[in-house]
Amino acid sequence: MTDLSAVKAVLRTQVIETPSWGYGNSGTRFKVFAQPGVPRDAFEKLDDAAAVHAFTGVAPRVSVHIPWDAVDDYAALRRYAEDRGLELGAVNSNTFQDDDYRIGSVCHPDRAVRRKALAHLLACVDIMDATGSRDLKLWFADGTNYPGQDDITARQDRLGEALAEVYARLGDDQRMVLEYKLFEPAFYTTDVPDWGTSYAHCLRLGPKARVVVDTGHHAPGTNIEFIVAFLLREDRLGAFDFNSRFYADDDLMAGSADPFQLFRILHEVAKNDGFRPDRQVAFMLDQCHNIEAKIPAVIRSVMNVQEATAKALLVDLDALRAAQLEGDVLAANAVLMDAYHTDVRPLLRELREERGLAPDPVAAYRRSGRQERITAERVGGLQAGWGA
Ligand code: PSV
Ligand code: MN
Repeated sequence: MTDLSAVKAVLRTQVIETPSWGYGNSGTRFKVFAQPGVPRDAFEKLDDAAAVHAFTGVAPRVSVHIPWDAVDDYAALRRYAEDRGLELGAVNSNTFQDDDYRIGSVCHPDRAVRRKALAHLLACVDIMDATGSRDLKLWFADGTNYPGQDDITARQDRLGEALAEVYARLGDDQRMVLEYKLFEPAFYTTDVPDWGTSYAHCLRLGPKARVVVDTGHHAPGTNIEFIVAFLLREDRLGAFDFNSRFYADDDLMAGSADPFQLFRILHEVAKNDGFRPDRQVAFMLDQCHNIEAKIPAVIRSVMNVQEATAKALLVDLDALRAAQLEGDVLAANAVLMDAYHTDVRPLLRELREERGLAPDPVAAYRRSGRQERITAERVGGLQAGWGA
């Protein structure tokens, strides 16, 4: 029997980090649809994140993206967050939106471009010093489009050099988390295309370097939970970027296309003690809400991660192990499916009420009138979105 009080204890301490860019305008390569009431700067994005936290109780941390959230005074941004019960989470670097980066950033053949990209990464660590962020999140759009375009090996060397310089700059309590992505924007080679490449670089760098698993960054059919189990075993799982996909890097609401996959991933986290705070796994969302209302979409995503977590924690691990050791394939599978099919919504409603929150956060947000208020207030100025 699973100990329900232990399940509740983990759910009470769970933190889901939301992305600042999830609150801003975004779109596909075809069109960015503007929405009324969208934040005009990094401070208003924090206001929206604070609303998500106020209604869910589990989202007190926000990832920022530089330069999209660039401000003059990062200590002031930190105070603004703290005044709203938030803390600033991962600092995401951006070496993909400058003309100089057309054929690469830290892997570019031209040393001057590589130095420019490196300077940005080091500046992001300066920002972490001011914001109190623990993690520098690195995702590189670097790669090539055509066979022969550049030397795959030389590009790995350049990448390794840049990463080593950034690693040397990290403070004792800071980490770098290196994200991989199969393809896009590069279509032939990508310089960090998979978890193995990220892991190999992290191993060379040292214990403060860990892998980020973005659930949208794999080939269709990839067994993501295997990757998660492996990285946890090696103590190199730094963070998740949760989002959902049907085809490629769709960045849809976590758990929407395949809630069973999210459950399977979180089962590996639960089984390998990945929810223990000392394992230091960051549970972040990395999503864009292009056609749906943004704040309720982030709330829904947070709830989806919570639901999958609750189900994963309900797996009767003793019964599972007994069935596995007996080689009882059907019984082992049934243990997992029993947990997956449990309706955990009453449990989560109870935990919210314990915190003094409304049991249905999306409905409560809609009733609150906040959306109408920000729509009326946020007029004038430029809406923040990609590149803003
Ligand atoms: C890249 O597709 C990515 O997943 C990285 O996490 C970035 O930080 C994020 O999207 C936003 O560009
Ligand atoms: Mn990501």
